[in-house]
Amino acid sequence: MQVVRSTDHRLHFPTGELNGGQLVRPFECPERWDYVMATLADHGFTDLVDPDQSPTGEAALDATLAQIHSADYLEFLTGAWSAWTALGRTSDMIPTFFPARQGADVPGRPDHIDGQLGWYGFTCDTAITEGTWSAARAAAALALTAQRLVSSGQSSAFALCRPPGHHAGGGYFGGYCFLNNAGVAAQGFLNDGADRVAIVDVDFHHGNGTQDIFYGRDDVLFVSLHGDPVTEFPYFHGYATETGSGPGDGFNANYPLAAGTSFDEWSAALADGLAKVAAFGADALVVSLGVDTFADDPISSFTLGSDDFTAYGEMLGAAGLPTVYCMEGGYAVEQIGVNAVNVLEGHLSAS
Ligand code: 7XA
Ligand code: ZN
Repeated sequence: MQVVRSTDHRLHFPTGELNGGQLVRPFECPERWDYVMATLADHGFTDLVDPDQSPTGEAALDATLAQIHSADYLEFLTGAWSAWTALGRTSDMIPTFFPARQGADVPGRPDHIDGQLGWYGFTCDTAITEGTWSAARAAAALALTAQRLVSSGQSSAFALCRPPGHHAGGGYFGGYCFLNNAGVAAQGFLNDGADRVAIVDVDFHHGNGTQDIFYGRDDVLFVSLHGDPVTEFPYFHGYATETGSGPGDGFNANYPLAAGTSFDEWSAALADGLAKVAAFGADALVVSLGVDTFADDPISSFTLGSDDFTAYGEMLGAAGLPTVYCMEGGYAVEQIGVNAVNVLEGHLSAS
């Protein structure tokens, strides 16, 4: 399996994250990438690929981003740091002001950057820094490059994305995410000729951004297994009653699971989700690979052990589909590598 990666992820590392009322060192930190890379090397994943950042590649990325994110949101991300520093500010950008209910009774996007931060951001855990836009673009480029490898004949590829992407919606950021990398890969498959693409999100947290992007569409099936939003981030989405809208009705499947969920319970939900993928007749699969389902993850509450990641990688590989893996969460930093690589090895052993 080829691995697409870039050191540009280091351009994004905010100094703080507001968590439980305290400004703490971000859980989503650059060392996560280092541990995954080291474990990949130890396990013989040595076929490393750079993202396509040629003018053609950048143009393809822009075109794909425009299909899944709104133009005004992309424009905001592009210019946010300049607007911030124009005010003489040098600290990280953290949203502080929010519409009481997103979009309700609000005449439109404010002009001031503080208002725009709350317009486009939905959390205070996700700061924008000078290098965030470049890092987020590079992560999205990884996903698109991985998809193109697979559309060109590789059976699978792994995009080691950082920052992650599955909380980034059509017009918003949060939960450490800015651009929806899995959405880029799915849209890329469609652009390269696939009729139907499935996204299976195995991160501990609901992929509310991915759901948002594809909610009204019937060409992308979104399946997400996650902590029940009654008690877990992102709280406001991820309920089983969210099944899609309009032409997308029936193409969104959420599996909210209780704190303490075991691998037996979790894998039963995955089997059910994969049966939906098979019934959908997907031509390609994108996996939002968060490994924060691990028992020792500091911000999650499932109980998977490292061997369980191999077992569910086998289930994903047995789907027999051209597959792109996009890295999402996972904050037990010293185990993130082995857990992610176990999934990839499981996949390869079964496909
Ligand atoms: O998959 N998403 C994540 O792993 C990010 C969750 C952010 C939770 C907020 C913690 N302060
Ligand atoms: Zn997560």
